[in-house]
Amino acid sequence: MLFRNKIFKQLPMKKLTKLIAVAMIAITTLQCKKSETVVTENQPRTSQNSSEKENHKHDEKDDLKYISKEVKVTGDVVNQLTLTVDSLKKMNVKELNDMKIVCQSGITKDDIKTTKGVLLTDILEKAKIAQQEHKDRNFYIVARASDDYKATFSWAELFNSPTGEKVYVLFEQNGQPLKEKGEMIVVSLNDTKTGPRHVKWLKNIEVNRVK
Ligand SMILES: Nc1nc2c(c(=O)[nH]1)N[C@H]1C(S)=C(S)[C@@H](COP(=O)(O)O)O[C@H]1N2
Ligand SMILES: [Mo]
Repeated sequence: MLFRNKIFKQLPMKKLTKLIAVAMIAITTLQCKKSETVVTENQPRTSQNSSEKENHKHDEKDDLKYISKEVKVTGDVVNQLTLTVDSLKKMNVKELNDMKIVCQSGITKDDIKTTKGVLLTDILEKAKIAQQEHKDRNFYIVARASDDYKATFSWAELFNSPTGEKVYVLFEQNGQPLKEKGEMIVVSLNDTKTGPRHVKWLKNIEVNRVK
């Protein structure tokens, strides 16, 4: 009692309130840190998580090395195509706004005001997938880059689901050619995370019938 009285006498009320506030903030912060640690510990460290961070980092010199000026459409198609930025510009070009590229990890890698591109389904209709009959529709389409990064689509995703309505081959961002990212990019804007099926330095679109 005597001790408490002593403290009260030495510390004016204002200072005491401040002291208590600081102590409470410190305790809350410590608790937040603690729960954060628990969350990370509980998250499984899949190979996907770690390799996404480590394997797909290139320095800027590499970026220039990977630029591809042509995209070949090959495989089970009636007409093999060689696409360039100029040939895409002659097709049905769509302008898109506010494109966010979100990595599997949840980090927003890019947020682009305007982009221009052509629907992948328009390109595949031009190439004509070699369907033998009505029920022959088990195909998978691989968008492959010059660093061998790739994204895969199924025929049904592209031609019979909302995904296909937003898969584009892009060639322009904010009025500028893609340069170090391109010259063409495939992106699937209806995906939950847009990063994984965002293929820079696009080089090939391969159509394969499921065996
Ligand atoms: N060709 C190619 N495209 C790629 C990658 C890559 O390594 N090579 N990385 C992907 C990943 S993991 C993400 S999250 C997005 C955005 O990555 P960025 O910030 O490297 O553009 O692009 C994707 N497209
Ligand atoms: Mo990513």
